[in-house]
Amino acid sequence: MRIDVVTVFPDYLAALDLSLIGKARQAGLLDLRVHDLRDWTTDRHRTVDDTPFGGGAGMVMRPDVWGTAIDAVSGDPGEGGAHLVIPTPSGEVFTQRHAEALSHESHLVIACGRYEGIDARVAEHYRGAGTRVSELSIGDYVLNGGEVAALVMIEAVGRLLPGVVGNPESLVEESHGAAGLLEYPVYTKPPSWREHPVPEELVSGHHARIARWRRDRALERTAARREDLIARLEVATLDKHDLATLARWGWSVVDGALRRDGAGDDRGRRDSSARAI
Ligand code: JET
Repeated sequence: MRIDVVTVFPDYLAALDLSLIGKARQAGLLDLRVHDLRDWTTDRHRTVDDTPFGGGAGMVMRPDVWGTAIDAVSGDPGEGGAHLVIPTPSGEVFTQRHAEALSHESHLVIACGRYEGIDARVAEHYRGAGTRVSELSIGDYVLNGGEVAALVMIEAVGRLLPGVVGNPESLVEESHGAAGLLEYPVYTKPPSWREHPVPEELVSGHHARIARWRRDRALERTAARREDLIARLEVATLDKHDLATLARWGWSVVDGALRRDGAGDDRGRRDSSARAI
């Protein structure tokens, strides 16, 4: 896969020389190129922004500079063309599903905005020209620019590329987790640390008991922290024991879907500050 990142702060992406992604680059699995947007300016001051039409605070990034830059790094549109990714707090929320879809692309161009954002005609123009354009948010908070969001997306996508993660088993286990639950807690040696023993189920050597314990902890964690994920679970994928565990957290099946019972009350809901989950 090739990824071109365009930014006014190319040094921000230096972290991509390190660790797993750095190794993937050295191994030739990932062709990652970071560009300075100012290389495509034409004025003496290398200007990339201007004041917003309609007024208001801050500056907006100029479409002409961005257009020249994106055209230069996107390659031949005849060869399928690059997929343009724009990190923005106004985008769809980036999830593992987006990471998987992007990992099947051959060329990504990531445009990192700053200030109040990039002139909206840039995304509009490339969409109109048949380029796939994804405006993606890494969460509901505001950053000073798209660089950190680009790092997040490159790491999430990069580790899915064939050969990048040493043990593909860890990806398989994760996609089980992608059954829509948070991961269960994990433990290693020593078996007791500062009076905290490892749960006895995990040292029992009894495979079915371990699997059941992990499933229950995943269900409980998800119920305590992510009601949105529980509400989206496919009821057909849950067994009797799962439903009993969820019932203790106030969830029951109504018309084939999971519902939290007791409108507004806290029945069955454990407080995470009162009990480890
Ligand atoms: C972000 C991403 O803050 C985030 O992204 C960076 C950012 C900051 C300011 C402007 C901006 O413009 C992008 C744009 O796109 C069309 O104009 C991007 C927060 N969560 N995820």
